[in-house]
Amino acid sequence: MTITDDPSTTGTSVIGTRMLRKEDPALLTGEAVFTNDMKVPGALHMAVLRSPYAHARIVSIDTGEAASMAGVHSVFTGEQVMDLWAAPMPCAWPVTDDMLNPPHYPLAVGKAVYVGDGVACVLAETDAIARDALEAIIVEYEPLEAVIDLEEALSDRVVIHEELGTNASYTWPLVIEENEGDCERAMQESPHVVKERYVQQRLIPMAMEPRAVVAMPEPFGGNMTLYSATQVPHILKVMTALTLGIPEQQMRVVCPAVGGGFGSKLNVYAEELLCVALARKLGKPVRWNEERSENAQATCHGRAQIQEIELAADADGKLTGLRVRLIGDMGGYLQLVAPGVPLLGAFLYGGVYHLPKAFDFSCTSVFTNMTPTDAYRGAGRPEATYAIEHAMDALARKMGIDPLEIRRRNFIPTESYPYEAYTGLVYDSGDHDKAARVAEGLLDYAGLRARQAEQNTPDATKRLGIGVSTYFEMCGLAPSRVLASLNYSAGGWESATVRVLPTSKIQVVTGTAPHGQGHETSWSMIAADKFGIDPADIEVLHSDTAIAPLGLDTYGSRSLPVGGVAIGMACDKVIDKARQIAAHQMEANPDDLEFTGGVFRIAGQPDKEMPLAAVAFEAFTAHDLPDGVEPNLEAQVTYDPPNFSWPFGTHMCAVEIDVETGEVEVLQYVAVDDCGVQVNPLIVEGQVHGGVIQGLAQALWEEARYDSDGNLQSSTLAEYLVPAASDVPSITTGVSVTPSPTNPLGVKGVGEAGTIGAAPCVMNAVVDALSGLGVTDIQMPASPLKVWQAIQEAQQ
Ligand code: MCN
Repeated sequence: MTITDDPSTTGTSVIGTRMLRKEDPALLTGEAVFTNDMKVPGALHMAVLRSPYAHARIVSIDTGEAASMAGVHSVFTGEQVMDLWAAPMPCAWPVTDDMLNPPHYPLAVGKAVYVGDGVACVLAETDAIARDALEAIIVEYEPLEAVIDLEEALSDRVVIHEELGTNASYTWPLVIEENEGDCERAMQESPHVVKERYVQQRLIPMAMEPRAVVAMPEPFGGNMTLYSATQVPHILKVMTALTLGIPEQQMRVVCPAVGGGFGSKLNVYAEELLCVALARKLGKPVRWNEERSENAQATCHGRAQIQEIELAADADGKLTGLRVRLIGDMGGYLQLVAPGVPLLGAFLYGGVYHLPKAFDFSCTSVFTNMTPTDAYRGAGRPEATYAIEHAMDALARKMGIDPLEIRRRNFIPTESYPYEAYTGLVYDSGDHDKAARVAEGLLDYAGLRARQAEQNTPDATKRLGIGVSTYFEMCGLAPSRVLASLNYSAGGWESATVRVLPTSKIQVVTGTAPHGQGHETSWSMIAADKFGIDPADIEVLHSDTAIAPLGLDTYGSRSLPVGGVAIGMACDKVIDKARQIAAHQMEANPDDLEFTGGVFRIAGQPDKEMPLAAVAFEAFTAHDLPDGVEPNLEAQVTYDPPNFSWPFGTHMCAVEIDVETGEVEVLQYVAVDDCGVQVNPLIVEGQVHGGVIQGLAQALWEEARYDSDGNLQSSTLAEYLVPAASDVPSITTGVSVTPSPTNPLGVKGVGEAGTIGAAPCVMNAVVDALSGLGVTDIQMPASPLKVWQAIQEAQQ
């Protein structure tokens, strides 16, 4: 259900409409081709032997029996493929100059550092034969003590990568130089200080489609096409070329349909590199597909942080200082952008609040004997939001102020935008009171508080809890210069090419790489709006580096605020060129032409007109173009945004907790996510629904659990509790539209917003329900057992 208090989501005709997604018929009828659906005659199937130990020396590997099995083509150990790598696997975010990064190769050599670390691979005629042959490989391991606990890892009692001498990879502080000391002073002098410790449990992204790879060498000439279920074809192409020493122009990466990623497919994975390297070596196609349990172990995990947050406030509850100490769990190795994940959060600990520059942040990231972590929907920003929002509730409880009221007292006032935040970054626009008012109305906050006062008697068996969370998100990644200042190795621009074909149909070529976000629909809508034509007449080409050679892909809710904006700009460029051609044909001054509904007209002479189709054909035949104007209607734009995109919002929910069983039921959920102008409100709602459910799942159900030996105990969907539709409440989305002034479309990203708001909202409601019983906090996920135990402990 959507209720809007603001019908002005758009001023134009196509943008803002709830167009059904173009991509859905192929997905719903099974016509969409995923990587693993591809028929590749003669391909060798790869299977990877994974370490059963979290930390072990590899003493010897005997591949003889496996290699001799019928249908097996070849078997390789890590050592046997070392000569295929020009460089170790990439980490593109060396956050500090002295960050420690052990060499990481697609197959482990000498030592395995997590359960699932690849140690050998088999190539065979079928997937089943390859997997059977894995069992015939004999590996002698010398098991070592596994390091699972983050704080224990920091003690260096057991060092995982001995050559580094420590498990700490880097420490990254963020203190504003001229304000050094202000935070400590605020902690000493403020009348109210809360100090909290939160554990962001490890999560497994669990995209519906596990990873899959096909590497196809051309018979001669050395060209290679890598098909992969990835969300970053362009990054993958560059990194594969560099890691394998392949001339970049010989590498092409294609993503067929991709069934979700949630950040986990923003990586350069061992299996992609192995398939390409072995296909190249053998001159045959090599393919690999991941099984579900393998996905749980071998695809990057997310979150996995311990946060200590201290929040200081004056007598009115206004924030005076904030200190954060963070430990980030990198797992066994540093993956592509993993070191940067805690940094992204550093800029959001202040939430939507006016925080003086009394801020002190420091994060230390450590290696452990678990699956490597990396970006997962929100990447650092949900964790930061959780910490500030959960601590705000702790502060409100301590001071006896209503949680919504304490937030209101601290909101950055709307009139202060653009607003320079405590970190020096500038937030583009915001109206926090409005988002809160819409949410408050939809939830009936006051009514629920009254009901709560009646219901939560000391002997009540079902207790009502109300949760509030607000958030700012830094997305639309982003200005290349700012990324440079954070030591990120790439830029943040995006590319778009728009061409009008001779018959006036339009092609949009984008560097974004959708994997569930509906880009074909949204990008068609942006172009349709510009050209005044039917979105059905627009074709969107993407996810193939031969067709869309320039791009930086899809992550960080960047595709619309960077890629979509680039498309709008490229359309404008094409229209400018068309205007010149039309003016020449109509013997008019280009400045006198109006362009509406796909037709050029001379201002004041409505009978003189030239439709875009006629201009496109003139541009194609090139028989009579103005001097200096090139044939064809085509333009390319590479857009590097001047700022991040800063969506914000308020989420509220009501939960009921059964005191006897500890079960939490979410009764009502309201999400008001302000992402500026909405290109397609239907897609926005879908993004928010999916995001909220992922946040809710972190709060209540999901956790990658390891035993003390480093064995993943939740590697199947029976143990890792991804919610089904029947587990989640109906979500009410309310609308608030505060356009971004930094881009011409006025848009902000929305792909991660729901996830960011949801976990603190639900956990605030859980603690709110139980605080009357003396419960002060529960770590996520708030399982029935943990909730029940917290109630028992509080009552002792
Ligand atoms: N949109 C809009 N109006 C806005 C904002 C967004 O209409 N003001 C639309 C866009 O046009 C686009 C979609 O919403 O169709 C998402 O846009 P955007 O916020 O730019 O995010 P991205 O397309 O860059 O997607 C990345 C983001 C991230 S980081 C994760 S993680 C994530 C997510 O999107 N993973 C997803 N959403 C997902 N959705 C699906 N189905 N599967 C995933 O793996």
